[in-house]
Amino acid sequence: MNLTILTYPDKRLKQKSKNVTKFDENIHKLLDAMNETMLLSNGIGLAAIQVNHPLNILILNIPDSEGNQPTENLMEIINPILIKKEGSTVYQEGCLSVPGFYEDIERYETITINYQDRDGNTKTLDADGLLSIAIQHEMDHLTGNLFIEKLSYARRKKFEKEYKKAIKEKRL
Ligand code: QAP
Ligand code: CO
Repeated sequence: MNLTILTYPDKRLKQKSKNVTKFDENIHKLLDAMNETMLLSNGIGLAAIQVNHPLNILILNIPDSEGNQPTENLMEIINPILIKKEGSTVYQEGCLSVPGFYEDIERYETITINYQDRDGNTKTLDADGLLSIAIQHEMDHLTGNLFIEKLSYARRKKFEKEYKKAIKEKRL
């Protein structure tokens, strides 16, 4: 099922997500629908809150060297906890909830998280590169934060102006 993606400035994106406690069919259906929605929208990552489910769930599928996103590369991360962070890196990020806007954002270079898979099994993951950046971006959604909140005051103002103009011209 292709779900509707909430877009900025929808206040529902500011909700704090809650942990998943039951790893049942409902969660599996939500994960499958999130994957379909992400692929149809040309995304590489999606948090459940972006489809109006305030749960600590994120999915990622970093395209391979040919730009493909096979299901075997899909990562489903539930109830993630950041346990280690090192270094810093800058990448031009975008977000399905802020369509058409991209900005350089600073993140930790490498991270380690604990999380649960769709069956509730606990896992540890070391991430670097784009995967590390994407996990940090998606984890920010779980606390109600968007990447635009990391912009300097000047860049944020420029963003608000451009984004409002785009909405008005119905370019979004
Ligand atoms: C988050 O972002 C991310 O504006 C995932 O018109 C971004 O999938 C993690 C998208 C960068 C790491 C690095 C954005 C699609 C997709 C748009 C996305 C758009 C169409 C964004
Ligand atoms: Co996002």
